[in-house]
Amino acid sequence: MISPRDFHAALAAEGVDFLAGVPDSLLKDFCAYVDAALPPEGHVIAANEGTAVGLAVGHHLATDSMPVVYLQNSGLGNTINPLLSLADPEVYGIPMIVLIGWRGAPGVKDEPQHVKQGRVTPALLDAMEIPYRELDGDPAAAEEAAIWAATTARETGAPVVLLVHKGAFGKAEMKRPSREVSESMMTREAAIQLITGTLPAGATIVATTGMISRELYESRGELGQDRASDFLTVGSMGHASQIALGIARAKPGAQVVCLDGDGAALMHLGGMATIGTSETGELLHIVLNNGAHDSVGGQPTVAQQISLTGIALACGYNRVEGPVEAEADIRAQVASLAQVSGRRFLEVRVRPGSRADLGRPRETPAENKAQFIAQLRG
Ligand SMILES: Cc1ncc(C[n+]2csc(CCOP(=O)(O)OP(=O)(O)O)c2C)c(N)n1
Repeated sequence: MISPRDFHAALAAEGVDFLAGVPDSLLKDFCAYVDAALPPEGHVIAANEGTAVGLAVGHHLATDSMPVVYLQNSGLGNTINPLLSLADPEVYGIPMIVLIGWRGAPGVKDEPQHVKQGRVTPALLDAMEIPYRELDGDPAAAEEAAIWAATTARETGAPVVLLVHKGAFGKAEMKRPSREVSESMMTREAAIQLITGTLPAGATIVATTGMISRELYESRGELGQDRASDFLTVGSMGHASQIALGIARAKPGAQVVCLDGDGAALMHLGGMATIGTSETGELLHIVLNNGAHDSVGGQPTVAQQISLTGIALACGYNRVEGPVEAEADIRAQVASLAQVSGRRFLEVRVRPGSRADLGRPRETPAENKAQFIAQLRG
């Protein structure tokens, strides 16, 4: 296995002094190492993968050094525009190394949302005319690949990709100390149970990518509740709130609730402006803010350093509440917001972390969709 420390040292030897990216489960130990080891000027956890490319371009323009962008292949789509219309050698020609966690690589069993994305990842890179090499767990090959990537990026003045297989990185020897959480904070799963139990029966719920959808699914099973009014946004991080708005606008009688994550809300923050300025739609947008990308390893987000409620207010939501964290406050706010009409926002602060035996939906996305639309259109 590749040691995150050694791989970072190999990159640093090639002149890499800045990394930006969105965390990924396959890169989690590399991300943990970088986040703990680098000074703040050397590393940014970006809002989305495309903005990470922008940061890398800016860093290169200012310093001439080689930046690294890291991401999960789910986020490749977010990078395509700035890779092709900004960093590409036919535009500004910016050298950079793009480290991509390869979920759904052919032959590796993975969740439905990763299968096609994984299969077409090399073809997408080929179509973008971006050279790439694969990293399995071989440390010597990884060091050589780092040298190849930096040399090729420098020579061509263009982005070069390293595609990282599952299990390639070993454990990080260094981790940022975990944040303190207050006593009254609930786990995300308990907060989800409280919220679903407080909402009027039959409310349409659109849950975001990662553990929020998985915990909603599990909670329904444990509480013996029907799952037909839940849409689980298994992929497509950052789009749940817009799916919810699309439903709410098209179904004026429906009470629609989005269970969003802070990382997801930040990833496409512009969606909040669209919700806040929408003139129709009964939508309650709830962000479960744990200040982390919990689903892929718990790397921090900036969501507890900014005011999500301030943003919602400024975007024009009809009513904004929170942050709340105590059980009684969450229950009271959800009950009260469910009675109000228009576009509403609630920030709920929860603890990072999940239980180790958290399951995954047993139905396919197609089955989830069929049940959901039967209930919604019924
Ligand atoms: C475009 C895209 N980038 C990255 C990922 C990988 N990913 C899945 S869930 C997740 C973290 C989500 O964080 P947040 O919304 O805060 O929810 P939490 O996991 O903390 O509950 C990430 C980065 C993805 N699925 N799609």
